[in-house]
Amino acid sequence: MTQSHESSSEPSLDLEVIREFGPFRAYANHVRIDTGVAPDKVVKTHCCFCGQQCGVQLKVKDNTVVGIEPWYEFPFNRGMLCPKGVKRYLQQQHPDRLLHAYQRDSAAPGGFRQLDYAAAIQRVAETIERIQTEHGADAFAVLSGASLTTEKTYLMGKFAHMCLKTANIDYNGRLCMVSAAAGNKKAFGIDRAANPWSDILGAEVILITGANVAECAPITTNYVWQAREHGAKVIVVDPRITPLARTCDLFLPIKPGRDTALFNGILHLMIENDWLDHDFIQAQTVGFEAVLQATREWTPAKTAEVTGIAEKSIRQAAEWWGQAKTSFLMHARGIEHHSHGVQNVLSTINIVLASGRIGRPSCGYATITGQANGQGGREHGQKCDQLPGGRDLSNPEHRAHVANVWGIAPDELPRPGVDAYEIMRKAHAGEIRGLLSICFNPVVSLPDNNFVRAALEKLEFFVAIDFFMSETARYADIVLPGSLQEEDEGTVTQAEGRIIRIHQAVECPGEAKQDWRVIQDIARALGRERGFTFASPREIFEELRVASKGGVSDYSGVTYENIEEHYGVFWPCRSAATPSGAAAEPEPGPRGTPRLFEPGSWNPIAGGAGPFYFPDGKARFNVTAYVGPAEDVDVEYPIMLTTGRVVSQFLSGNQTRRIGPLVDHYPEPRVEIHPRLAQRLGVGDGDWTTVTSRRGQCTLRASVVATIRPDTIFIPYHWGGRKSANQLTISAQDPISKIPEYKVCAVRVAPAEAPPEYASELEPQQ
Ligand SMILES: Nc1nc2c(c(=O)[nH]1)N[C@H]1C(S)=C(S)[C@@H](COP(=O)(O)OP(=O)(O)OC[C@H]3O[C@@H](n4cnc5c(=O)[nH]c(N)nc54)[C@H](O)[C@@H]3O)O[C@H]1N2
Ligand SMILES: Nc1nc2c(c(=O)[nH]1)N[C@H]1C(S)=C(S)[C@@H](COP(=O)(O)OP(=O)(O)OC[C@H]3O[C@@H](n4cnc5c(=O)[nH]c(N)nc54)[C@H](O)[C@@H]3O)O[C@H]1N2
Ligand code: SF4
Ligand SMILES: [Mo]
Repeated sequence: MTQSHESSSEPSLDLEVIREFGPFRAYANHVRIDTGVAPDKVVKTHCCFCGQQCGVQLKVKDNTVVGIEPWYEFPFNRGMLCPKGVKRYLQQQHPDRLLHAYQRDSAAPGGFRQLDYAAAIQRVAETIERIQTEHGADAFAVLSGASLTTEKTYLMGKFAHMCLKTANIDYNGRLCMVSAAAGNKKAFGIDRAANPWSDILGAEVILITGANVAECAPITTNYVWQAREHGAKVIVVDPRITPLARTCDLFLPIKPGRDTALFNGILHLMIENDWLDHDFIQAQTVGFEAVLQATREWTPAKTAEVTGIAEKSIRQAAEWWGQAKTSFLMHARGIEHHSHGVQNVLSTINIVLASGRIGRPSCGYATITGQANGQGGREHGQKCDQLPGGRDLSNPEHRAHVANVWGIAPDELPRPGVDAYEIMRKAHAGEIRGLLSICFNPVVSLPDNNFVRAALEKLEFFVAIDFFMSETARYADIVLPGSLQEEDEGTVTQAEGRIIRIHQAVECPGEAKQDWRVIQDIARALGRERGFTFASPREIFEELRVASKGGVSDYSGVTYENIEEHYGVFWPCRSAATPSGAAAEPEPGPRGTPRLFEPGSWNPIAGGAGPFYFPDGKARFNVTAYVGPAEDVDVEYPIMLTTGRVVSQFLSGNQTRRIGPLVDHYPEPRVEIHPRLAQRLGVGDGDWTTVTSRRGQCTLRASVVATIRPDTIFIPYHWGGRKSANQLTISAQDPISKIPEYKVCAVRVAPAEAPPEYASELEPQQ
């Protein structure tokens, strides 16, 4: 193991600390849940939580999920699951499951009274009609989600653009992968992990930055460890010694918000030492010269100064990366959740391109997708500027193609709308009067959520579709009961770009309906049912295949059957008859395209000019200027706050906070704080601590841990109300991707008294 050391400014983390923790045991295990009930059937499907989309078999008895069996044949996870996947079977039987529609009524217990489903749909349709007539189509907005199947996300885009004719639809992936998406499109012309995870196994060097792999992508840990067993060196960049970092070969304890500086510095050393693939740079890329000039200033000394990482460690990372024959670079939200998230992503891609190690076996690059359908959910038209197939709403040819499939004139399609946070700002300003939200819990998950609550209060009408009453649904006028993942079928696209099948295990209970039926019911009640008469998810998928054909995210060759046969199909996967009909175009085959950018590969943008998705077939280097976080520390707010996840909770927690064993595992958010900082502040482990930012404050217990930089604290964000970390976070956004800066803002920290008992956990702390 190589030691990382005191930084120029703050003493940082070293491996002695790592060793104190002893060996880390993976969070991925083979588990069988046998509740002693003989199942009626066992359904092969996938976990409903993260973007890994592990295969699992649900045991079903009397329309209830009663346990799980490993599904060993599914190649990605080979039967292994993390703690969330293991306990997920408990959500479907939960007593909180919404069985009816509800209407807000302050006189009713809990603030809501039950409403007949048909009457609720009628009221939603009438109100949409009224608001759009009085204030224009764009005054009604839609927020959607990337935990939905791809069929539903396609339907949501079509519903907003064709049925409601509103420009204003966006989705919760805006808070998630959009910096990676924008960076990938700029550099490669396509937004997808470049490789299947099997390419991790043969990599000599694995560089992971801003990803808590062991807790957030637990199955990926196994791929990294298998590579390590074959001699791979693992480098981790993070302000915290994450569980995987405990087992790495080199740990770089970066100050939050400084990744562009680090990767510019690494590229500087690669250039200085000529650790470059000149042939690849020459033949397959453009823009290297400008990047070469721009990285001159990023000397090891300057890089160390800005990043808080020891110069020696930076040199070591550059040497290992620079000299490797094969490698894999992975990142997640740690570098993306920034007001310069796209620059961070591009700076990592620059070192991949300079090494020429992409598009070959054991040479890879990927962002680790977050939400269940984080990949498929960002491809088919629920983003504010997008049409199906990864097409652009502002491109006349793209508009014409999709309008033709939908049987409307291109002019009937709205122009691009605004992002999810801007929808809130417009609601606050009174420009957006009505909102429909599905599969999104913005009151917990958006930054500066005191503002978000105020924005929702200002809406004339708000309808939420969920299966549990979320913190956000509590602001709704009407709540409609949608479907759990196990109550519906369809496809999702997981982290590798593999399209897989979700199988229905149980029927919806009570008056709850599959989400796509709820949406079509609203279209019908509006008298605008043309285009919304699908009888099944399969029918939606068949239309999606045609709509995506010839786009970057081409699904035209994918069928439910070939997904089944091959344990998933990787897009792009074209149909036999390619858009131009040219016979010479090589077909991607029935499994699609597992590895992108292979030499000689065809794609719809480049034709045969080269493997990257630009007309000349070449990848782009991008100059990445380092810009610091939107809010720097100062005397008043001297500590950096970063936020993220723990293994046993998921996102806004609306599902996992209801699953007993997961709550037991991590019952409440704690403030991770380094012993030295804790001592300076007079805070002991378990003590109440108030964290204050310019936007709000939050009193939680401290968790004094030696695994975090002494100038930074960490709070997991899976809780609402007074426990919500997003009372503190800043709504600064990346100018290109519009992702919020969840990963760094300035706070002060002080010891506190135990907070008073609140009447309700949902009350924000003021
Ligand atoms: N258990 C669990 N798993 C999940 C989820 C969940 O809620 N719970 N959510 C899923 C989703 S939607 C997502 S998006 C993914 C997220 O997966 P990750 O991105 O891996 O998780 P995060 O905890 O958000 O942040 C990752 C790491 O970034 C580090 N970090 C903070 N600031 C910086 C920085 O400036 N630079 C660098 N290099 N690192 C930094 C944090 O210390 C943290 O360890 O997880 C998915 N999987
Ligand atoms: N401070 C801070 N905030 C963050 C982050 C962070 O790192 N720090 N991470 C951000 C990231 S990466 C993400 S992805 C977002 C996630 O933020 P959200 O998307 O708001 O979180 P979810 O918990 O996924 O909310 C989904 C809601 O939809 C419901 N739901 C789930 N599946 C379905 C379905 O199939 N149908 C229907 N009808 N409803 C469904 C759930 O019950 C839940 O109420 O949070 C972001 N917020
Ligand atoms: S949460 Fe993710 S890693 Fe865990 S079982 Fe589900 S899909 Fe797999
Ligand atoms: Mo995410």
